[in-house]
Amino acid sequence: MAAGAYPMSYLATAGASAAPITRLGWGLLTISIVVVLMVGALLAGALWRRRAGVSPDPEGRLPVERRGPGLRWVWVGVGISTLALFVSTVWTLTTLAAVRHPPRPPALTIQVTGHDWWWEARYLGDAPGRDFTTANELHIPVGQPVRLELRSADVIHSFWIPKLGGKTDLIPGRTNMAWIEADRPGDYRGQCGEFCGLEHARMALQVVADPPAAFQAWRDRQLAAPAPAASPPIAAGAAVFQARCGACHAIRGTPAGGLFGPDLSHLALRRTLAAGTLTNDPQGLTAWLADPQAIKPGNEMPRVPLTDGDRAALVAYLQSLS
Ligand code: HEC
Ligand SMILES: [Cu+2]
Repeated sequence: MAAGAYPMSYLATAGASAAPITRLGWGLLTISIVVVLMVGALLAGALWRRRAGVSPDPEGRLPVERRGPGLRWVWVGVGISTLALFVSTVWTLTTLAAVRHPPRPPALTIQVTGHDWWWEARYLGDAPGRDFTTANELHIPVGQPVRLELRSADVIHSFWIPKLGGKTDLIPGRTNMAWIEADRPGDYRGQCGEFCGLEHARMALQVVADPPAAFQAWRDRQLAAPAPAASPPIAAGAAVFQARCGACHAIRGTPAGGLFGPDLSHLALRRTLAAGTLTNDPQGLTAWLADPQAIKPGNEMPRVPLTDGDRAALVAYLQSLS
């Protein structure tokens, strides 16, 4: 099954955190199909079998008879069901135990916080001072387990990357642990797995698995300060941003330090906007800034009144944040 055609399919998965669950899923499906076929065949056989001629007594009642192999079928059936259920239970419990902890020490830890309706991701540093925050797109190194600390800023959300493992809830006031591992480079789409309000359906998450060297380069890039404004529109956009957007959004290396909305440092490296809602290109940015409420109704970014010139300058500035 092509990963591109079915990005959310959990029937073919790609990593050690998902493999035991996928095997279990196919196994239980196979057992269920065999059981349905057996029950169907027995039922059909029973319907087609000719009944031995039993004659009712004078009052029309059929005699109760425990002759023949009838009762044995019941015992055999109970035996097979017990065995199938026992195998399923043991297999489920061993799978749960197998995916509880990563097989090797995790390469890094990401603190993921669910917000109505986007994902905040804080990468804990590989050295002091190397922490950073990003949003809606996680990069991970291929072939290495990554530890996730899952929290919520508001209501219950659920972290779910179908190709990389099962769901883990993000619950207000607690930290849940999970881990993911991708064994092939590529994009893995995720989605909030627990209804969390109006825009729950537009709360997607992208995981990009890079070869380790590319991941390291991405991480170093995230830590770099933004390039100085290369043209007058970019400089104008930066000024508008500080004045109109910096209270909600942070851009590392600038005075903008708002924590209410997604961190926009290196926004231009991200593929989508507003948790998978729009493509991150000049058209998408312009449409988002023109009216975020028309695109994702009810989301927590208000429509900020801007002149066309200011909006174009903001788009140029945001596009320069690579
Ligand atoms: C009141 C706080 C607030 C203000 C002011 C605000 N935003 Fe936002 N912004 C948000 C929130 C919250 C989101 C997340 C919306 C969602 O996806 O549900 C967001 C999302 C975004 C995104 C998409 C980010 C991503 O990771 O996909 C961009 C780009 C953006 N805002 C730019 C701006 C710009 C430019 C301004 C100034 C004109 C601005 N915002 C003003 C709160 C704000
Ligand atoms: Cu949700």
